[in-house]
Amino acid sequence: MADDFRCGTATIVGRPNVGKSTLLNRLVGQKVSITASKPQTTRHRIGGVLSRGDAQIVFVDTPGIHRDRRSAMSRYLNRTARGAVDGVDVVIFMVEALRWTDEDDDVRRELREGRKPVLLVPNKIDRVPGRAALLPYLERFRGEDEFDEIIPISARRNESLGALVDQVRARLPVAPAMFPPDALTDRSERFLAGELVREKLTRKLDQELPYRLAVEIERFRRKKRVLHVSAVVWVERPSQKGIVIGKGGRVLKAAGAEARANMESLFGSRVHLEIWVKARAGWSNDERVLRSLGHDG
Ligand SMILES: Nc1nc2c(ncn2[C@@H]2O[C@H](COP(=O)(O)OP(=O)(O)OP(=O)(O)O)[C@@H](O)[C@H]2O)c(=O)[nH]1
Ligand SMILES: [Mg+2]
Repeated sequence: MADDFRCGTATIVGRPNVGKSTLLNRLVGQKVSITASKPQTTRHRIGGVLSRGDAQIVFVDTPGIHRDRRSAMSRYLNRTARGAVDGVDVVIFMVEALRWTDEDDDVRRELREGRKPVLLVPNKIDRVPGRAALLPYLERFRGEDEFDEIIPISARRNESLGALVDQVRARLPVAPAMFPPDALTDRSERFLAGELVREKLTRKLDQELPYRLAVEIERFRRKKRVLHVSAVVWVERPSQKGIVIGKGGRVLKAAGAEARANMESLFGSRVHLEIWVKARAGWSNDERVLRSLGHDG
């Protein structure tokens, strides 16, 4: 092991949908955090572990920080994201290249109050027509010292991620690794299984429904090399059950098949997956329920 081996934590924050979870997965090399084209996909703090010869970095994915504070869900997401900045070594502040919104301003203001190193990371540069188009956008940050570095990347195309990792590493303490070198995440397989089911449904369902469902893993047991997983999809009203199940069970069947395939590759074993859909009025407006659904166990 190198003499100056470093180990520490970097939290990824930003408004919803900028690509935080996509970045985490790219850095770790596996899908440990779910992603979707809709905002507010991530609900819980998820650590992904990157191990290399000279460092081990725990990157922490967080829910998108946003302005809507009316629902218990929104408040829970914002609180989870803000709490994940405490006690870390570096903050990765992700925005979308060429865009700057009021919600980006909110995050920027909050980070200014902390004393952590902040790396500003404009993502999705694959959408920018040529590097020159990025220059006027970056110009606005010139001469300001609130950002330690500005590193434009494309998480999807794996562009400049090495440079980002180097910049994070440079700000970590010399310390031994916290996780075994083959660890991918600080979350349990059981938690990841529930998230994978939620990802497939989030991607298949329209409008409000993804925000009205939660997944609970009731059984997670290995028997003779097969992993048996039973999941309950909670919705709020009986009428939503039919939509989640789909005509002739089509939606649920497809979501289940995709989730199972992801689980088999992530857990490295055969998986038998059962999914039930149940209604429980008002679960998404109950912070206690939200918290309990985000905990491993
Ligand atoms: N073109 C492009 N799209 C990207 C890139 N990174 C992420 N995306 C897309 O942006 C969308 C949102 O990605 P996520 O990773 O789920 O975003 P997030 O910031 O985690 O979102 P929340 O969890 O809702 O806060 C998805 O459709 C991604 O495929 C990128 O580098 N380029
Ligand atoms: Mg996310």
